[in-house]
Amino acid sequence: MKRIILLFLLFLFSAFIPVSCASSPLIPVTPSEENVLNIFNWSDYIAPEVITAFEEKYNAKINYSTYDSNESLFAKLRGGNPGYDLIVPTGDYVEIMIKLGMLEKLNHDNIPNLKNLDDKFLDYFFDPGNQYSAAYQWGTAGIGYNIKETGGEIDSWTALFDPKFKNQVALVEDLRVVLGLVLIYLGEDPNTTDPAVIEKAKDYLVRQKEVISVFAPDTGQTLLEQGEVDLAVEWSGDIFQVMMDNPDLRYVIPKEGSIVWVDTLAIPKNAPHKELAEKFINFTLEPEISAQISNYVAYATPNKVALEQGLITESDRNNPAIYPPPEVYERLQYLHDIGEATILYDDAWTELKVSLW
Ligand code: N2P
Repeated sequence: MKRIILLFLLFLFSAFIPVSCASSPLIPVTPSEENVLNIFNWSDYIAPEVITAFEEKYNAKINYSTYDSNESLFAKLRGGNPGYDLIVPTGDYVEIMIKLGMLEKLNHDNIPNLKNLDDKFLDYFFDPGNQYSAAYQWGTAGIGYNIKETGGEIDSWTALFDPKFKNQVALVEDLRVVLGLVLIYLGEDPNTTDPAVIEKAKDYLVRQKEVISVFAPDTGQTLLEQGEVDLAVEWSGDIFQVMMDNPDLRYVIPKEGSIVWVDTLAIPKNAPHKELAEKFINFTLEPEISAQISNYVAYATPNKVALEQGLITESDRNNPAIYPPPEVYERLQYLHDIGEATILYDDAWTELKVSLW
């Protein structure tokens, strides 16, 4: 009953969240359009030239639409695939979608470029044998900030909870990541299934709620760039993209550690153009194309050959916040599917939002 009341309150509350949903609608295609590929990707997550280069090479038409979180992607597909051929779930969501039978098995004969991936990204924990997914980009969650407003460098999650930033913090609209980083900050496991520990993280955030300005669905970087907030918990590359135009912006992986993730290319069940989707996966795994994407979006490439051939810009390759050195990497943690405990995180998130109402 408590859960139903919370969900109802959240439904009312969400109407007042001041940031609109970034996902855009899929343009429907008829099954007769054979050389059409319906891609559903995160916003700001591809070099546009890659789309046109694929269309030219394969005489294909790409319908490209975007979403703002794994949760939005999951919600779109849970009731059945409305016609997408290719999606970009993060590792923990690949685990979930495999378990629920929501992904097609990849035909590796059509994806010989899988061999270009670094060994680390082959046979990863979320998809043993790469049966359903191929790594696309990887990165971290951290703090983007405006150094003019903070008055100095930041190196700790503590900054987020400083009362001087009252109403100045955007939190990425990703409940596992935000609760996960609070758990890391509190010295706990971000994959805990212990209700008391999850409650502790939620209570901590509720006590610090004065600083929260908004939950930003993949848009924290824009709010930061526009001066709407001083700090944004965001995905690494999204912050680097806006840093290119504003020298006052910074990105840090806090010293306590953070969440690291791998996003993948996968084919949802009943995709109308599976083979063309596999060709696209293979295309993005070509070293030049993979580098073109990473150099544009400022995330890290999992493509070993692209790195070895020096195709990644020098500045990105040497940036420790994009390719963290071992001493930073060892403090990063992956999120895993935590099964039935998911509902505990959902409830904690709902309670946090209701507390802000
Ligand atoms: C792209 C964000 C992708 C990173 N805007 C989240 N896994």
